[in-house]
Amino acid sequence: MKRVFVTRVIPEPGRKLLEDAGITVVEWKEKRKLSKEELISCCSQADALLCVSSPVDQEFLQASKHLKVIALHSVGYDHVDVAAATDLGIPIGNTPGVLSAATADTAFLLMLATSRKAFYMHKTILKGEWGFFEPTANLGIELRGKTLGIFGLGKIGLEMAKACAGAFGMKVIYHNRSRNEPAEKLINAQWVSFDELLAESDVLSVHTALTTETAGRFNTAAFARMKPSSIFINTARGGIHHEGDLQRALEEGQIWGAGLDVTNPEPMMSDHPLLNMPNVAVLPHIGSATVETRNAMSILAAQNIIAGLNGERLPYPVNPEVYR
Ligand code: 8YV
Repeated sequence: MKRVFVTRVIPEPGRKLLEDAGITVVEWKEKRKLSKEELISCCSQADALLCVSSPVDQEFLQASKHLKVIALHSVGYDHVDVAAATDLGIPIGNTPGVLSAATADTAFLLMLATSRKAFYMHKTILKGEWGFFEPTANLGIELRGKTLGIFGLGKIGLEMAKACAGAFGMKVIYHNRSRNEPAEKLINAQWVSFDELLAESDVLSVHTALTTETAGRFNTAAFARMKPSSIFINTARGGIHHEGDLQRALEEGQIWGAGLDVTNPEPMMSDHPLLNMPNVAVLPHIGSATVETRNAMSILAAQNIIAGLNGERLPYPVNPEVYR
């Protein structure tokens, strides 16, 4: 029987699909990250790896060249050395599409929560500070008719843009390396340069992958070019913004607020100054965390494993060049 090692407990539908295909599923059940040595050792007896979050680097791949397939339980693959896997002939699969709506919902939630200081206001109640009413206190800003700037208009960015246009009539501008013409037609989105995106966005929401090109892109120089009334949202990867620069930009009023589902590093320290700022909302990387989405992700990951173990092309390959 073929065997897949799974680095965390995954939702039942994915596990069942694997078991129904006659694959032995071995899950890492401890609530701590595996070390690289443990991952190599656990994979030594496996034919495939279903990977939730563990780094898949060159050293691991070299030690695990026998693997027929590696399926990620994520759409992002910045934790994977894809080129090294391709060199070794190992197909890598991810879970595109199924988490777009849930992740965009999280961006929308953070936008609204930030604009009304909701997380901070909740904390004032817990601290017994809900007292004297002041017409000039606790004021947020409205979103109707404002401009949404999307950095990385792909599937997730498009869902966020549709929600913002539908709910608040927001105008949508975006910056991508190349234009997304179907999205332009669908929601009347307008391509702008990176500088224009910074200068014109009232809400700037990040939906791009973490790459060498996007790492640290939102730094002091970028925040300084944004509107003092603007809100920065990141539900993609913490490495795309510079956290110290973000904190300073908020303290100095270069931007108005920030909503983060991703931080750098993760988890964020519980005493991080950003957590006590009124105009900041932080969530612990729950973008795709709905029952429906996580079930769907587990199914796509299982489909990638099954295809890979059958010697077939993965339905959702990250490195299709491996088949050349
Ligand atoms: C995952 C994500 O929950 O898919 C991604 O890229 O960031 C999240 O959906 C996370 O990567 C853990 O697998």
